[in-house]
Amino acid sequence: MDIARIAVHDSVAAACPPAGVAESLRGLDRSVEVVGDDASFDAGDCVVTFSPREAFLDAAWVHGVRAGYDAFDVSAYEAAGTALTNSTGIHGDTVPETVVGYLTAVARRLHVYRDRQRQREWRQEPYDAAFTLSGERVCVVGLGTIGRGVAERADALGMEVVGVRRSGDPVDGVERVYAPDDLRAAAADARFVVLCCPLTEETEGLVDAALLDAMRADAYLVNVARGPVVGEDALLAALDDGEIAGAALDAHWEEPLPPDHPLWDRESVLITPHVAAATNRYHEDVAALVRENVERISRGDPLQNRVA
Ligand code: NDP
Ligand code: 7N6
Repeated sequence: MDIARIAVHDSVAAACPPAGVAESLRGLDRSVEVVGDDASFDAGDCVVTFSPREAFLDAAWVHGVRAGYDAFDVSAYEAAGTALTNSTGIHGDTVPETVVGYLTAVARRLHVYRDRQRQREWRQEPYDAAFTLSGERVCVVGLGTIGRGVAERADALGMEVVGVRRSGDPVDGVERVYAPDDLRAAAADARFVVLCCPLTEETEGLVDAALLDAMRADAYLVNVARGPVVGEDALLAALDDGEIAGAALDAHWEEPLPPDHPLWDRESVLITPHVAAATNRYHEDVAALVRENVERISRGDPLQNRVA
């Protein structure tokens, strides 16, 4: 593979300014341009994109600016002989910091007081509503870049951390690592269950009625993974029936979440519009991954983060 041109697709705007990514790549000895859907591609092209397009299969290599590549048809890339790389590895601070924000807001009731501030309402929560994160158990589902970042921070806050990953291999700061088949046992005693796994055939609907039923009545579900990892109807029913105490959701079944969705009105649910990874340096982080792989191609080394 030999890359002559890097085409930054304008769909990248969903994550960061495409021109910022292009500017951060200027130092490479390659032509770099921002392109739209009218562009065509050939075997000398790398496309940097947020969303897939059929035409990208004509390029040599496509880089997705997200860690999750569930929107891409991996087998089509393999059949076309087009390399596909993702952006895992750059969300180890952003998403975990957002998760710490959710946990802290819930435990210290900050979201409730912010709502009351809007009404100029001076009203304290009942005595037993607030708690400390220290001593509480968190179950981190998926212990990759994001899950490890969550585990490390939760451990530093004095939380008891357990986790779930495919391999079951141990992770620093995680007291016990469970295999996916043991998810229910892992989640049952946790005050927080934090989803940090990819959306795959195995994880779609992972959080179903049975899992929500097994969770503590005072537990919170945090989803920074993908909406369909959680059963939508199951979550709504669990909140209605008091099977869990609440949720913090960054990833949704439909994005944008429709204005009439029943979750918007719930005080016990924190909703963010898929921004857990937002940062003013996202363009630089993506460019660093692309630059590293352009250099690897020059050296004849295998691509980093290759998924097809
Ligand atoms: P990684 O690839 O670094 O980690 C994924 C982890 O999930 C691994 O530990 C893996 O296990 C584990 N895993 C895979 N399948 C299962 C399963 N069936 N049950 C339990 N664990 C499983 O990815 P990242 O941490 O970078 O990102 C994770 C996901 O988070 C992305 O795929 C994306 O969907 C989402 N994301 C969301 C963002 C947002 O803005 N909200 C931002 C970035 C990512 P093992 O280690 O054993 O392989
Ligand atoms: C865009 C983050 C991912 O999978 O969903 C996220 O990386 C996108 C800022």
